[in-house]
Amino acid sequence: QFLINVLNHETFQEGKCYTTFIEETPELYELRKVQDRATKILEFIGDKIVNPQNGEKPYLDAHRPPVFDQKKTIYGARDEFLKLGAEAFTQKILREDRLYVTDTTMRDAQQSLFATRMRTRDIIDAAPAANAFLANAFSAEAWGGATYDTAYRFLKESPWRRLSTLRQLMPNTLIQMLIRASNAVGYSNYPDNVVKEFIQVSAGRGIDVFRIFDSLNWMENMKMPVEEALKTGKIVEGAICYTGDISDPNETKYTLDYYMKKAKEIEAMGCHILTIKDMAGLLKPYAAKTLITELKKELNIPVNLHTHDTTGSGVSTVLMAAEAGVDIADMAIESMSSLTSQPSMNTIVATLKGTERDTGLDLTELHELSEYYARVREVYKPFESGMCTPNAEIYKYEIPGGQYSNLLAQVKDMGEKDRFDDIKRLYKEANDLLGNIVKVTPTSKVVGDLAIFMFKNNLDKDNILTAGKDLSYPESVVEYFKGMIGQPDGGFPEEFQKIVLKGVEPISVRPGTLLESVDIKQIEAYLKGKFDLSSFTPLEIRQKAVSYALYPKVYEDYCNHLEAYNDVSQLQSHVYFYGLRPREETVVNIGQGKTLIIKYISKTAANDEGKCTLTFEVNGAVREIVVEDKN
Ligand code: 3PY
Ligand code: ZN
Repeated sequence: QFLINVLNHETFQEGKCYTTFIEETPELYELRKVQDRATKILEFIGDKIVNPQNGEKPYLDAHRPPVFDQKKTIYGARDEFLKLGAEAFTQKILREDRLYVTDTTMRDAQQSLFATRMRTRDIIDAAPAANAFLANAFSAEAWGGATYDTAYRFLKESPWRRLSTLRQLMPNTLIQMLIRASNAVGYSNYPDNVVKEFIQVSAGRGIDVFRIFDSLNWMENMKMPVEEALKTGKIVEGAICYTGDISDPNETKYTLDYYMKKAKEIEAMGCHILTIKDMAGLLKPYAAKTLITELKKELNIPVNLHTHDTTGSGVSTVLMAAEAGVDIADMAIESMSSLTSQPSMNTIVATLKGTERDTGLDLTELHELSEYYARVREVYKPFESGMCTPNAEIYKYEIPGGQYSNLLAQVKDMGEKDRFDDIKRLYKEANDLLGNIVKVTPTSKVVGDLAIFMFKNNLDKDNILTAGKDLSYPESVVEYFKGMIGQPDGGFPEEFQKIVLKGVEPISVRPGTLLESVDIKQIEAYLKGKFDLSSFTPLEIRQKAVSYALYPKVYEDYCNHLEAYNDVSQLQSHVYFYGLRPREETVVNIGQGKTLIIKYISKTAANDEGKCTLTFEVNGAVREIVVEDKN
């Protein structure tokens, strides 16, 4: 190709080139770089065509971003926050009648409905309209939770780029993230300095609201991240995970008193907002009324309700909470709501229209956004959980929405689909064996891992202390009993703890006090030595080091993928997941103003070495590439 560039160059063709022609003609190299980038992209698309992973490509409606009035002046919650600061702004919310809305569509809704696969492209196409339509809302939850590792792992894109792009496109909207206290956006406790760096860089890159929870509601684990987030000057929400049922007269652990005590501790930590985080949809409407009424009596900070619609009562729960005076509630745009996701924003907004708690949001605008997400959602069909009705048995099993589908998939992979009822029963038993704990990432994984382990080893709550005495338990269960996730209320069940730990001494202090600091500067130096980072700012390099500190392997795999296939985040989502059909065309921006129009023509059958030759047209010129048929 380089030779062709030389031969085609007009200087060469006019016979005017001297021996220094190649050195003095940098565009020859530029052209080569473009060709290299094009080849990498073709190889990526070719692999999706030859080795499909997501089933048959669906026929999709044309991708059209939501329409909105681009000339309208917007004054949103972020403008008010920037004017007043975190404390005065959140205290102002407390005095208002309006029910403030947090739109979870960009984070929790897609996490809970289709395994966090929504790509940045689809999110940012909604962002300018969302920024306009959410002017009267509180925030858009758009980052954190599982979006962070999934972006690197499955989407091969940078979560940080998503954040900074959203920051630019949503200047008037508060961007909110979910952080799992000392587990940050991971599945185990990190050293304090990693969590602190992560919070600081996230604030620097665009987060306005930090929602912080601990997976055991252990306040000791919340303090450090809350303090660090407060230092950034951003809004800090402290969340308590809702478990059990305060309306059950037999409930002895997760009672109203339990929540009131934790809520006061969160207020005393200096959080600007308290969130009740009901990740499995267990908070029944009348229980919500009781809980919110009591919280509103006792607290001087706004109360926010986060629930899921898994059990089918989401809208009613939010309405009861609104009646009881909740200040902010989480909802998802209609086409991305319900079931394992949040209750429908459109329904709640319509219901409260004209009442004292009117949200100030416009139904026609929300409908436009909903239609957009409905079109986008079609691409993600293979990742949907398959749940199509509410499921009130979740009240009994307390399995969080996202985990329910995960567990089902695991059981199917084991070839035991018909035994799912047994697994659910064991999930409940495992929860009791672990001490009747809060179940949310990562403690929900501990319970799920133990349930599967019990299933595979023919164990149940009655025989595990004898038949399971000499077995080695899953790593997550061992770490839990060691105290490496934190301390559960009521302590660890000692007899089972001894069986699992086999002589290892558990800790009783905060794990972060024992974990050795990670040298972020050293990671920066390592990454600079390994990858070309010369075009990045110091904050961007720090952010890369934080990614490596959180997920070393996942992050390096992502960097290697970037080198092998170029930046695939620029591909349209249907091309990213399914490749192209014969004669189908796609347009890809490969950076620095260069655009490729790629048309897939045909492919040969695999040869003796298992390789196919694929023919494309790229900007009108025929290109062939060879792809291994891995089937
Ligand atoms: C997460 O940790 O990602 C959650 O959404 C917990 O509910
Ligand atoms: Zn949630």
